Amino acid sequence: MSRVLLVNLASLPMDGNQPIFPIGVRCVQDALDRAGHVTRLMDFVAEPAGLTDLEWLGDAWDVIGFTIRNIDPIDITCSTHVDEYVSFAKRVRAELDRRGLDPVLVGGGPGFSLFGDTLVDRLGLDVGVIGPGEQVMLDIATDPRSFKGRGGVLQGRRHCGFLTDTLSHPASLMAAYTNAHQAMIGVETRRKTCYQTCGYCPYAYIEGDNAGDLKPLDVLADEIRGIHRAGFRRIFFTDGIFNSELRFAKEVVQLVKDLALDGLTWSAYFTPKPFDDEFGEMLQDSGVEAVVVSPDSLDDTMMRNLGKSFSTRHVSRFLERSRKNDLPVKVNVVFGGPGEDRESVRNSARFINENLRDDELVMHVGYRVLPETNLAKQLGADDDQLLYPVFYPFDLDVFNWIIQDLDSRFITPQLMMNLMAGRAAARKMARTEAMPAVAPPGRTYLALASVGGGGGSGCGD
Ligand code: B12
Ligand code: SF4
Repeated sequence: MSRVLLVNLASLPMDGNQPIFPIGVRCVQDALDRAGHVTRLMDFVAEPAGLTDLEWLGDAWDVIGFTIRNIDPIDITCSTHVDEYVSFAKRVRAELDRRGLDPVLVGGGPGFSLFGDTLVDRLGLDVGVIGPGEQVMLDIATDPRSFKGRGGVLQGRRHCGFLTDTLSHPASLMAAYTNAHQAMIGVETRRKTCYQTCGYCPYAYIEGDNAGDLKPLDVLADEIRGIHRAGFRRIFFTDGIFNSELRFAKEVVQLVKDLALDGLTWSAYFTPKPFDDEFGEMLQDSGVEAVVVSPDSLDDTMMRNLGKSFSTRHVSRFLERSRKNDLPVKVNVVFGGPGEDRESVRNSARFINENLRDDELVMHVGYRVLPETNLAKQLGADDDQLLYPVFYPFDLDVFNWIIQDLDSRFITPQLMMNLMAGRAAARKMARTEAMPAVAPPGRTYLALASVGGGGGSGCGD
């Protein structure tokens, strides 16, 4: 039996951070608890006093695990959370040294997984875990000293408990988060990496060995009931793509309808294909808050460049079905991908103007390049170079083209602010070493380095 402290770094107060319920680290804690280890989760939303008084470190822990959910902040004016993680880890190290304690320090979480090796070094950890953390943390807790000073990262493995164990979160933690940010909580329905291969998306890498477990519906039902009892009314199914396996997605929607929990709404990332009439009809009156799809461009050539496995034809069919069933739709578009030019912006804008309602467009400019993606390979950038946001190089005229081409009903004050901030940030940016490899001659392309920005990566960014 080991004593394991888990620290939710995503709950640190940081510019551009809005802490959300820490389901990832709760999965890890649940697995450790069930195996008989003594655990504590330090979450600064639930226990803000822990930020100033590091007393909680003094409890003779064998292992301390740090979870990093996000590397990048939500808003465009901030650049990265990394510096704050580094400075917090230094405080922790100093406090442990002061007390003469030397537990095994472990890193994990989705943001961490993207930059595992780099973060193990920068945070001074003993070891990191990429992907699902339960099994490796159980290994570490079984024999902590054998992981001391190990360095580098370990690959997470399949966790069988996903199929049997109902996650029920501590009441105090739930209570702390039901008050925050409209209280939306994540729920996993599957452990199956997305089958698509979008050039900017790192999900397959960070989700690791998720061979395809579908959570049994009775286990899922118990989890959702518990969440509802605790006061949450909004859930987000965390799959990369909720309906990539349509049959199972239908079962989950039916489950939510059958549970008929008062006031419960839900959302998820969807794909326009597969999406049939029956699914469209089922979604109606299911409490779905937003059917979010991410074609990212609405120009077929660009969609191919981005690696999308569907075309504008499928988006049109999806919209027809959504209209028929009165579904609330959100369509994510990110301008500035590989090959974006005057013509492709015009085509996307035309599709948007002709097909979307005013509140249905979610728009960003610029693709944040993440490790292990095709975009990173194209830039020839290694992980260290990408830790602070680097955006795929694009023509700065994209900003003007968007304003020229989009109907004025989409050009809201908020959008203008975002575009202006993006353009101002872009002007400050220098050409990075890797840029000449992708910039056609005669055009000015810039990487938005060292600035946080709108561009998404992955359906679930
Ligand atoms: C669902 C999701 C969302 C939902 C979350 C809904 C909710 N209330 O939970 C929404 C849409 C709100 C969202 C928003 C954002 N997201 Co998001 N999101 C995801 C997604 C798809 C799944 C995350 C998830 O919950 N998985 C299920 C849980 C159970 O798994 P997990 O957290 O990974 O935990 C496992 C392991 O990581 C590990 N683990 C976790 N902690 C620890 C600790 C230790 C010690 C160890 C050893 C292991 C370990 O074990 C866990 C169990 O197996 C991921 C991408 C992905 N495929 O992972 C992006 C992702 C986490 N999001 C990301 C980003 C950037 C954001 C936003 C900042 C985007 C934006 N600009 O608005 C916001 C921030 C939200 C916030 N307030 O923090 C990035 C983070 C990396 C980065 N670039 O910084 C990711 C990785 C996507 C990407 N672009 O690559 N997101
Ligand atoms: S962006 Fe979405 S569809 Fe594309 S690979 Fe990532 S999760 Fe899959």
